[in-house]
Amino acid sequence: MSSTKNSPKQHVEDMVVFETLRKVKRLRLFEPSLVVVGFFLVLAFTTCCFLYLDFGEFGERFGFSGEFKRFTWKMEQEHSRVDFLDEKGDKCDLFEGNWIWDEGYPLYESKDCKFLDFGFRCSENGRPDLFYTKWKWQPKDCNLPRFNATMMLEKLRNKRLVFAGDSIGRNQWESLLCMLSSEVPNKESIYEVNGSPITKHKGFLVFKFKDFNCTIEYYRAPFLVLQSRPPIGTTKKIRTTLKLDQMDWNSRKWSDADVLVLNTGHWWNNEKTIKWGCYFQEGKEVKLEMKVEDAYKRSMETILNWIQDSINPSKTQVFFRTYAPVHFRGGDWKKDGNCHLETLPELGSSLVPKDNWSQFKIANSAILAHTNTSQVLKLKILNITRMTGQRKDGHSSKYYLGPNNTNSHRQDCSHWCLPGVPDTWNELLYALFLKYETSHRKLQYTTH
Ligand SMILES: *[C@@H]1O[C@H](CO)[C@@H](O)[C@H](O)[C@H]1NC(C)=O
Ligand SMILES: *[C@@H]1O[C@H](CO)[C@@H](O)[C@H](O)[C@H]1NC(C)=O
Ligand SMILES: *[C@@H]1O[C@H](CO)[C@@H](O)[C@H](O)[C@H]1NC(C)=O
Ligand SMILES: *[C@@H]1O[C@H](CO)[C@@H](O)[C@H](O)[C@H]1NC(C)=O
Ligand SMILES: *[C@@H]1O[C@H](CO)[C@@H](O)[C@H](O)[C@H]1NC(C)=O
Ligand SMILES: CC(=O)N[C@H]1CO[C@H](CO)[C@@H](O)[C@@H]1O
Repeated sequence: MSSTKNSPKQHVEDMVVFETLRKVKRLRLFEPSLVVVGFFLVLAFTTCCFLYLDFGEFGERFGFSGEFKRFTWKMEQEHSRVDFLDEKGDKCDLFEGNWIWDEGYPLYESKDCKFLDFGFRCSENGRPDLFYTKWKWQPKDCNLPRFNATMMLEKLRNKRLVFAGDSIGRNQWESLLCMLSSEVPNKESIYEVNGSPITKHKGFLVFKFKDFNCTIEYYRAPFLVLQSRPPIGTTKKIRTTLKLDQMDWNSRKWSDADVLVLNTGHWWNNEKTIKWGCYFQEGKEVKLEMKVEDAYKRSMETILNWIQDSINPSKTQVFFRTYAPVHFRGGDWKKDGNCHLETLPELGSSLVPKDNWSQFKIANSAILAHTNTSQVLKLKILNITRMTGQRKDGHSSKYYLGPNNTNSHRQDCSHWCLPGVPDTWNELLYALFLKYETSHRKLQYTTH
C-alpha cells in the first residue's frame, strides 16, 4: 500500500516521464518531428554506409554488386518523384499510393463554407478529433499539384462542371464548392441560379461563380438510368421501374457540360429497389425476376454506351467515380453499425467490407470490358475505391445529427465529414483536369 503513496518529488518525476512518453507516442503517430526524423536519417545513413562498404566489397567478390547498385538507385528514384503534370508524369497511376500526415491540411474550415449540408459538418457538430482532416494522398510514382482554387476557376471560366449521381456524389460536389469558394473573397458572388437552398435534396442545384461565369452543378440521379412509372396495367406491387436501357431525363442537361463527374453504386441493392416496389424494366418488359446485380450491370452498359454516343469528347471530359466503401462495424445503418470510434486510417491495408466489393466489381468489370473494345473510351476513371477503403476514420458517424445527438445506434458510416476524404477525390479530379487542359491546349496549338 505504502508504495503507491509517492513523495511529491517522485510524483513530479513520474509525471515528467509520463508526459515524455505520451509526447513520444504522439510524435510517432502524428508529428514526426525533426528530431525523430533526424535520428532515423542518421541511423539509416550509418546503416547504409556500413552496408555499402562491407557489402560492396563482399558483393564484388561474389559478383552481385550490380544488384546492390540497382537497389540503391531504386531508393534514390523513389525519393525524387516526377510531377504528375510534367510529361514524365503521364504514366503515373494516381490511385496507387499512401495516405501521409500533412499539417498543411485541411484546405478549408467547414464554418467558413456556407455550401455544406448540416450532416457533413462533423467538427461543428461535436466531433472532437481533427486527425481525419490531416491526411494527404501521396501517389507512389509522382507528386500531385497542390490544389489552387484560383487556377481551377480560371480554367473553368465560362464553363460548366456537373456532378450527377447519388448523395455521395453530392458529398463530393459540396466539397468542391467549399474548396473553390475558399479563394473567392466576395462570397456573395457565388449563388444558386434559381435561389434554391443547399438543403434542397430533389432535382438539381446550380451554383454560379459570377466573377468566372462558371457553374458547379449537382443532379440527383442515384441510378443514373431512368426511374419512372411502370407500364400501364402491371401489378400493384410494382410502384416504379428502373428503365435499364434509358438514361435519366436530366442526362440531356449533363451531356454538354465541360466536365462531367458520374457515380452510381450505393443504391443498387434490394433495400433501395425491390423492397420499395421498384423493379427493373428493359424495353416494355418488367423483369420481376431480375437480380439487382444484373440490373446494375445492365445499367452500367447503358451509361457507357451513352458516353460513347452522346458525348462530344472535344468538349466534355467525363469521369466515373468508383464505389466509395462504407465502414459499418458491428451492424448496418439501420441498427448498431458504427464507426464513431475510428480516428485513424487503416494504413497499408485495404479494408473494404466484402459485400461492397461486389458493387465495385460490377461497375469495374463493365468499364474494363468497354476499355477493351475497338472504340476509344471517352472516359476517365476516378478509381478511388481502394484508397477510400483505408479511411474508416472519415465518416460522419454519429456527428451527422448535430451536437446534441445522444443516439449512437443509427450512424452514418457511408457519407463523409467535410473537410475530409472527398476533398482528396477532388484534388485528383483537379490534377486530371489540369493535365487534360494543358495537353489539350498544346494539341490545339500544334494542329493550328
Ligand atoms: C494559384 O493560381 C493563380 C492563378 O494561376 C496564381 O496567380 C497563384 O500564384 C497560384 N497560387 C499559388 C499558391 O500557387
Ligand atoms: C458564360 O458561360 C456560358 C457557358 O456556361 C456561355 O454560354 C456564355 O456565353 C458565357 N457568358 C459570357 C458573358 O461569356
Ligand atoms: C481484349 O482484347 C484483346 C484483343 O482483341 C483480346 O486478345 C483479349 O482477350 C481481350 N481481353 C478481354 C478481357 O476481353
Ligand atoms: C481500379 O483499381 C483497382 C485496384 O485498386 C483495380 O483492380 C481496378 O481494375 C481499377 N479499375 C479501373 C477501371 O481502372
Ligand atoms: C444543444 O443543446 C444546447 C444546451 O442544451 C442548446 O443551447 C443548443 O441550442 C442545442 N443545439 C441544437 C443544435 O439543438
Ligand atoms: C450498399 C451496400 O451494399 N452496403 C453494404 C456494405 O457492407 C456493409 C457491411 O458489410 C453492409 O451493412 C452494407 O449494407
